[in-house]
Amino acid sequence: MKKTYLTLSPIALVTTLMMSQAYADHTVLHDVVVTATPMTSPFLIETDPKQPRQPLPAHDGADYLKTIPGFTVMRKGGTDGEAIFRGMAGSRLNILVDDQNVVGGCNMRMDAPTAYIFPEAYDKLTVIKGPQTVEYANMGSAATIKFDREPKKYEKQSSSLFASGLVGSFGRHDEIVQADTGNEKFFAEVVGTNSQQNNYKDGSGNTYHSAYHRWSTNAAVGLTPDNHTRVELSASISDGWAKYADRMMDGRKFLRENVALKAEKKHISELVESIGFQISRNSVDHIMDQTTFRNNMMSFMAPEARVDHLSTQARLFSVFNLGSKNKLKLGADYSEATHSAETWASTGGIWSKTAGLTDNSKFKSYGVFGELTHQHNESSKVVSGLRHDWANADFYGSSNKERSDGLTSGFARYEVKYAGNMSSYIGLGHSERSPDYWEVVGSSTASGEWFNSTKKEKTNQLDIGQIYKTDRQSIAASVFYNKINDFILLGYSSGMISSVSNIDGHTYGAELSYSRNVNDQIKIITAISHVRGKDETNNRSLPQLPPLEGRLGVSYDDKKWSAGALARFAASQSRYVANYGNIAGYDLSSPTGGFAVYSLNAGYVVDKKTKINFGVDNIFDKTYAEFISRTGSSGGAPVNPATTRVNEPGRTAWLKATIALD
Ligand SMILES: [Cu+2]
Repeated sequence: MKKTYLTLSPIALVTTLMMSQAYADHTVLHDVVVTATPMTSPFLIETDPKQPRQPLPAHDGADYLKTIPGFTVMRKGGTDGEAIFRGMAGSRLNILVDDQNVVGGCNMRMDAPTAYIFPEAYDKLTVIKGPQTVEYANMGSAATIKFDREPKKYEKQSSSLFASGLVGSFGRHDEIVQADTGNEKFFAEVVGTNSQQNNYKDGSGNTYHSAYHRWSTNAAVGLTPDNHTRVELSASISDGWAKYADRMMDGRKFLRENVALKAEKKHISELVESIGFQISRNSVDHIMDQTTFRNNMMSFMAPEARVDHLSTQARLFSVFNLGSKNKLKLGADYSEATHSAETWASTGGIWSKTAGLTDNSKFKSYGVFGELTHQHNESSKVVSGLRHDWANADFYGSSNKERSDGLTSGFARYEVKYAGNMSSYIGLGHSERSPDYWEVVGSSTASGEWFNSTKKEKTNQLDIGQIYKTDRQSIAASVFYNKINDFILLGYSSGMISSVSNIDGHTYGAELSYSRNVNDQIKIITAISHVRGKDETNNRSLPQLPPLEGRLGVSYDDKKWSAGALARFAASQSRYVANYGNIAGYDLSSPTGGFAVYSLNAGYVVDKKTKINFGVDNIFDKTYAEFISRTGSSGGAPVNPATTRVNEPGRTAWLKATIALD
């Protein structure tokens, strides 16, 4: 019998208890643990990132997406996983925080954008499936994922506080405190997060080199001179470190600094509903090395590498009412991203730094967009959008290179609500993207061999969604077919990108869910997701497609006590294309078998403002790995097993306490 240890973090508990005594009588929050996020409307999902989730997510954005059917996460260690939606990853997902693109710095993808997102610091997580919005730069062909703070309105001087503390197996503890204050003219908000975990063990007791620590702070101040005007200045800093089970280096520094200014004026005239602008600057300073968290240095690579990514973005946006039936959003944006790296050289096996941070590439784009909503009648509307980007990139290598791409994207969808709680939509979208930094710069040699030869990728996607909802039950289906021309396919050799080619292909699949309230307390939820894809050029499967996945959950909630059980099933996957993939990773040369993982949770609402949830994930301590995974690499890491795939954590117990006060 293996034991599961639960260590209580004094900081988390003390913070939580102190606050629960100081403020006792207000309303809370949400009641149940999220296991399968339902669809909000036929084409989008909105969820509250402060709600507890099962399995326990790491303290980063990717793991929070895992509870949404259609998403999978590629594991590299304890954190910093790579989100994949319907088999699409990297720049095919547009990930935004408060409407800004977040990008990582590491050329080896230690830090997917979600590595810098601490979901609990936000109020809302939105996923728009498919190319069904043109409002944001770097359009996501597979999905647009937004983490937002909701602008709060203060009628009179008031303050509120939100705090949560979490403790779990493997020495996990998280603390989050969010406070805000304001009156009718002014507001200020501050959020701090902290999260730490030791190396985890899989179900067989193998310890993976996977510990991490992350902290973040975010502050915002603003003016609301009248009811329709809002000006906000915000800044955030986060840093941390992470050990990796899938490679020979660890991340010692992930410093992100962000500053943004946003202003918006609403209800200007009958014609102009709102107008606003936002400018922001993001910098990521990342250092990975072979020496801080492991011994036995590999002499074929430099002892450390430092990379910086600096991006600036600006956007103008406006909404016009054209008569009572038409609403037009118009906007323009600019984004610029500069990558730099230190260089090292080896002489007779001795490594030395030959240059400090030097720019290796710059990606720029100017975009304009328009999105028109035509309310056809009370129950149906047509939404369509068009966007054009002038994208330009410079490569600074042994000889400098430049490329320019005109990118035109657009979509149209018809949404209808029928009588009797049924709504559906059908949408067609086209999106274009030029190759990104990771595809054509991050792994290339100084000659930039793929920089000019890689063509832009074009996606045409048909999306259909339907929801039927009554008091007792809800059925949701979303189905897609995606034809991709010049899909950017990466080939890998010894874990490094060794080829970049354009192929034609397609994917199709569906996410289906059904939930039913058996009575006022008991609810059953089921969800399945599936995707298939074909590389038409090479007449084989597309790589990095997850297997069929299903969830079955049952929950009990009497508003005081709650309990839930979740079973997650994944089918076997024998369709793989060894050593091909995308910037996040590649298919390993073996299939995976199916697996089932069972988890339990329970909760207690202490009072209107305080609640406690606890759970045990993977109760049977199953040893398993996701099909989309990285290879376990023992190189130099003191504890890491060299497994085909990085196994998921074994039995994990956790306890989370949440307090909201206002
Ligand atoms: Cu790195």
